[in-house]
Amino acid sequence: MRYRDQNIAVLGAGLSGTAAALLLQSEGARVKVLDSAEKKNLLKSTLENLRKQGVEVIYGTPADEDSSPYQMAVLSPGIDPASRLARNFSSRKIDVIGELELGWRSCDIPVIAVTGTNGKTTTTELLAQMLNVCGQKTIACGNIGKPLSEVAREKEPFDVLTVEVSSFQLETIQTFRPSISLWLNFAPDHLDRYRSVADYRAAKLRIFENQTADDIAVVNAIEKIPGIRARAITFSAYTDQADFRLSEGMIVYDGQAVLRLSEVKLRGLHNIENLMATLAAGMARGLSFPEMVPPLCKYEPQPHRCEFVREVGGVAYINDSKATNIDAMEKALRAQTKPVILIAGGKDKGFTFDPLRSLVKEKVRSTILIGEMAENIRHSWNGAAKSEIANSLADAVERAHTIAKAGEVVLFSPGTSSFDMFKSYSDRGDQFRALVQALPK
Ligand code: UMA
Repeated sequence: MRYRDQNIAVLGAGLSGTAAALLLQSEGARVKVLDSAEKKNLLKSTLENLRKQGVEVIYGTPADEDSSPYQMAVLSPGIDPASRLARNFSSRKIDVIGELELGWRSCDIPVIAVTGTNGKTTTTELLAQMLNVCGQKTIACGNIGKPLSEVAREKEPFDVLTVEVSSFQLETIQTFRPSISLWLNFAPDHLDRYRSVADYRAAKLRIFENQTADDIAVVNAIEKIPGIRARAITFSAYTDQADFRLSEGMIVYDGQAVLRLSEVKLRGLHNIENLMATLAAGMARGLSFPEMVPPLCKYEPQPHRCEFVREVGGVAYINDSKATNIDAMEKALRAQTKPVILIAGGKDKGFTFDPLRSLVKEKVRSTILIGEMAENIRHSWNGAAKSEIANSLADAVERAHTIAKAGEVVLFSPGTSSFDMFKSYSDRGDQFRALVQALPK
């Protein structure tokens, strides 16, 4: 029992905190979960689950001010290390690690870690599905939803773990060392948490920190990544200077045609890169291309990623709620071939929408803006397209339905997070889909 009789605090009573607390408890620790939120804002089911298992939960101001002695604290990814709750531990020189690090320490299964600003979830799902079909038992976990600590506690005999890792999780690692790391792409994001784009990038780059020459790094060839010790496999849909590249509608490796793009259901250059990275990781796991290609061809695109919802009066409605930053919004806009009515906006994450101004001018006839960022986006795109502000998503869909003409597309690609108005991007996308389904013919 690795943590027998140690007093350990877990910060945050969400998915990660719950998983961390139960893992620690199963390894003999005396665990207390601390959460800054008031009780009414915490999930009742989570509280009951933790208490049923004998884990003490403290919330609100008493959590922020807790002064009990601890050997260690485990931080949930959504909690900023600079927050009052976290500083109460770091300032007392208590060792603070992240939930990802905790899960890693209790796993003796090799890890494939997937990071990037966009495409992490798709690639993690693609890879896990492909590995399982090819006989390598794995599970998609981490930032995708099931915390690594939960997988560690369940002790299922996987061959390898396929872990989506966010910058928030990487920020608090110490020994986390994936045997295969994937760096899909990088674009500005999360500037409500980081002081600068460089800080965000530095957090993500920690994915390579503990890798050695025995490990593999699958990296986007466009990226200039300094000082990787792992052996690199590169990919790119934009340059020929890469191990995996694009040629005449095929993914090519070392001069050998690997996958014909017309045979897969995923669309867009960004998805081609996700496929290349998946093939590279599979290759690093010893799989052959003929084994890997059939499951990749079967993969169905997931909801909320440029998902076609319905056509109403010749207008196509597309749900791209997963677009939580402007890079993802740009990809969705570039993929459109018809005039766009764009519904966008959400939480203020500290970045401006100025860089998309000329693309909006080219692709968008009218914008309908929602959420905290509505005024800000209107200002950024002033004169590029007509714009109006809606007071809810329902209002936005109704306005789009009123103005869209046959042959146009209503694209819901928010370009930022959902947390100002919704529980999550999937809640936001589900609501959009339901509103569109309810439109009269
Ligand atoms: N809290 C405090 N003090 C604070 C801030 C928050 O006590 O200062 C508490 C909140 O009251 C809440 C708890 O912390 O009860 C929430 O912790 P959390 O935000 O870490 O949420 P989890 O439920 O543990 O979910 C996390 C990830 N969330 C974030 O990184 C924000 C989930 O990623 C992940 O699926 C889950 O762990 C399992 O690994 C979501 C996400 O939005 C999908 N990720 C970001 C993204 O993809 O862009 C990084």
